Amino acid sequence: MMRTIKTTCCLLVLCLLVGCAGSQGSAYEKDLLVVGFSQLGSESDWRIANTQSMTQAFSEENGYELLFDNAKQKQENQLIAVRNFILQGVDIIVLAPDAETGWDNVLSEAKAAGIPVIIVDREVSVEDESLYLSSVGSDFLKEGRLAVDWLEKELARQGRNDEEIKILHIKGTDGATAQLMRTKAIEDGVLRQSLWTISAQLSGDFTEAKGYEVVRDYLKNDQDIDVIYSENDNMTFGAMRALDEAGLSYGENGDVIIISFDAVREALEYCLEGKINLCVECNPLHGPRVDELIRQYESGAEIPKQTYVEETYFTRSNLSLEIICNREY
Ligand code: GYE
Repeated sequence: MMRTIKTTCCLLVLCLLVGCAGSQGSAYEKDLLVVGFSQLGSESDWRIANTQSMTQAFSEENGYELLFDNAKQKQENQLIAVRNFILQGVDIIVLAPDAETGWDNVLSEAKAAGIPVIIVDREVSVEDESLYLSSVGSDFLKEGRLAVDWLEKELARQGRNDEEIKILHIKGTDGATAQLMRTKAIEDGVLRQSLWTISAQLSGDFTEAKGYEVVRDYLKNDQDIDVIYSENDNMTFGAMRALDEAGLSYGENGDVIIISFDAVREALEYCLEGKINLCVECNPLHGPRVDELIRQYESGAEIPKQTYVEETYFTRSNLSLEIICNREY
């Protein structure tokens, strides 16, 4: 009995203490919306720009308290982060998922706790779509098709329609929407074009280090490459280094045509120099978009289930220093 009273007293003191600490400007008192954002990693320039856009949008001045978690490209870390957000009772969860699958359970838990979830950048593939409120990101299949259409036209322009074309394909993180759809586009292209072959599909995990490593190792056995189709800029930078070391030329005046995705500033600089032939744009500035969706949701308005961002592509001919300087990422 004594013990119970003692415990109760301790708890009371603890609660008062926590209460006091919390009262120095808790999110509740400041009327802030608490957002838990599970970011999948920091693997690329694109991702850094995305994190910056998101953290800027979820500032206190904008009415948010942000709980941020970087999962370091491990889905199990994201599952832990989302469960922590649920435990902490955040108002809303924003998830930038690593891979598409494996989310059903944790999203059901969020739903059961009454916490809405917004998916950003890549998509989730779940049986029950009511497990998330809305999804905003890029149409990765469209990006890939843009690249393939450009390649068809470029080869025609070079008068190489009757040539066999060997494509080295560097894939992003397996199972990520950006990988699945960009891969689908080039595989579809190869099915359509009887003279195209994919010599190899290497996994570069969207990082420069891995992109370099896999291409360097590949070039030890095969240097007969017409095209490199690289699913993001950082892997492209790694591939370019490997090509340099092997003494292979690439770009507008070189032997290997380089196609890259994201169009971050450094890639555009290479494109203007003629070292990358095509940069397909992928826009990472999702912060304001997610902010807008949350505001609409809070006001009780209908919000779209899926939103795709408008994107374009760059070659040396439609690029200028001015475009690069005015670029936000
Ligand atoms: O292309 C790549 C990043 O999911 C769109 O992930 C994103 C991709 C982007 O690591 O650079």
